[in-house]
Amino acid sequence: MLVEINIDGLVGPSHHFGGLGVGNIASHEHQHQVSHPRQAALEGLQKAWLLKSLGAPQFVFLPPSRPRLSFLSELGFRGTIQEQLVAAREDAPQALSAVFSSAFMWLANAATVTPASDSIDGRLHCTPANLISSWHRASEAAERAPQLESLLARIDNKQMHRPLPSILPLRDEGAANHMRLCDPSGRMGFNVFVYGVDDCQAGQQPARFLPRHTRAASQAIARLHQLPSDRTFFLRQHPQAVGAGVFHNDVIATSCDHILVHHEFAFLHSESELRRLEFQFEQACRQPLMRIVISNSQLPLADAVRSYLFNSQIVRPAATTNARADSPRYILVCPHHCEEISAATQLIASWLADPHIPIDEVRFVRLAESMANGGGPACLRLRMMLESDDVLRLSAKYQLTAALFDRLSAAIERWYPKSLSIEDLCSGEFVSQLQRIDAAIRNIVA
Ligand code: SUG
Repeated sequence: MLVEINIDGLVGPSHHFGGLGVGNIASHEHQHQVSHPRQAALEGLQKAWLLKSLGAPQFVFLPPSRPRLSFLSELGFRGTIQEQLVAAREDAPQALSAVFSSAFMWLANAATVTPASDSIDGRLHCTPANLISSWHRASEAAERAPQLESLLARIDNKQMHRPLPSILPLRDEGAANHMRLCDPSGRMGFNVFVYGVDDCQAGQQPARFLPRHTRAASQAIARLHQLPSDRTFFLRQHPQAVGAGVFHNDVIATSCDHILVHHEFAFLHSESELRRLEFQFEQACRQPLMRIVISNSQLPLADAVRSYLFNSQIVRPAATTNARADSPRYILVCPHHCEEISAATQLIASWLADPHIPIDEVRFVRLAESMANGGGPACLRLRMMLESDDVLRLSAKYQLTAALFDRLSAAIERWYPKSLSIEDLCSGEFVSQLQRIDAAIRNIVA
């Protein structure tokens, strides 16, 4: 039996609203508003703890160190730290924001991971995402790769890959654009890759936003991970959705086990590929894929983006409360914005009332700070399907225990700034404060 584990990224103390998320409307709308790092980190940690309390194995990665001052010297800024920061604020605010970015918190973008049972060579494969579309995220691959290596160090049959080469035709945003469907045992896996554009934008209609993920990148990952073609699928994001602010597939579609939920405008010209998926799935798993298509009249695209309903986590609670393993039941962990948007509330109520949909309960989580930067519950986690024996081999230092939860919560309360403005980022004193926080947080897990 395979088990789904979640790894969440702890929010960093310099969490702010840089406005840098490409095609990400929430990020654009909140640009340079005052942020609340303490609240952001507590909200994220509490969400991870909720998942843990539902019985899902839960892990946490600490924030990479900030500020990343070398980025400024690479761009030609000179002088004291303070002088460089002030000059960057004036000449290149994107660079200033990138130096302090906490976007690593959205761990769904950290990598694509496929379990050993999916690949021809029988190994678990992991490719950190290069995230080269934006100013502030390309450094994350090098920062997260060692943590992923260390988490998985005791699993033998695995292959860690390097991020794809940093060229525009190979833009990769990781698991946010990857869905894995499977039978209840988890062993029969179908990998669905979702991309925005073939490789470059050349020859295609100019888009409102740069599509962040290419088909060429998805194909390279499928090849690297040795996924068989009859269980691998490539779907193109609908340009109308990208234009409406769907910068990742997990803003418009979600999946868990045999359940696939997507908006009618999630994919372009993909019906035949989806039929092939349904056919192959039923043949191999001896049960139908449960495909739930949400029409635009049920949930207009704009409401899908405002509510982040599709960014909910569909959680299969622990085996003890889920005895019938052949027909599992699920809990939906939704962003609290869904409670405020009636089309989303009505949809959730209709799922709970429908005897054919195995979702029994909904939990709303408050993630105001992450949502203001375009990140919901599912964005904050990277999930992996692992053999239950392998779950026990994961490095214990990343496991979210009650003790770690308490220690991290106390450190966040004590050290993280309550609020932060863009001007605060230009201060040498804030740089020293971040260094002290970094040391204190690292001390907890050492
Ligand atoms: O890449 N926001 C992130 C949100 C990522 C959400 N992840 C998933 N959908 N899986 C992004 O756009 C905003 C940061 C800023 O503007 O300061 C940002 O990077």
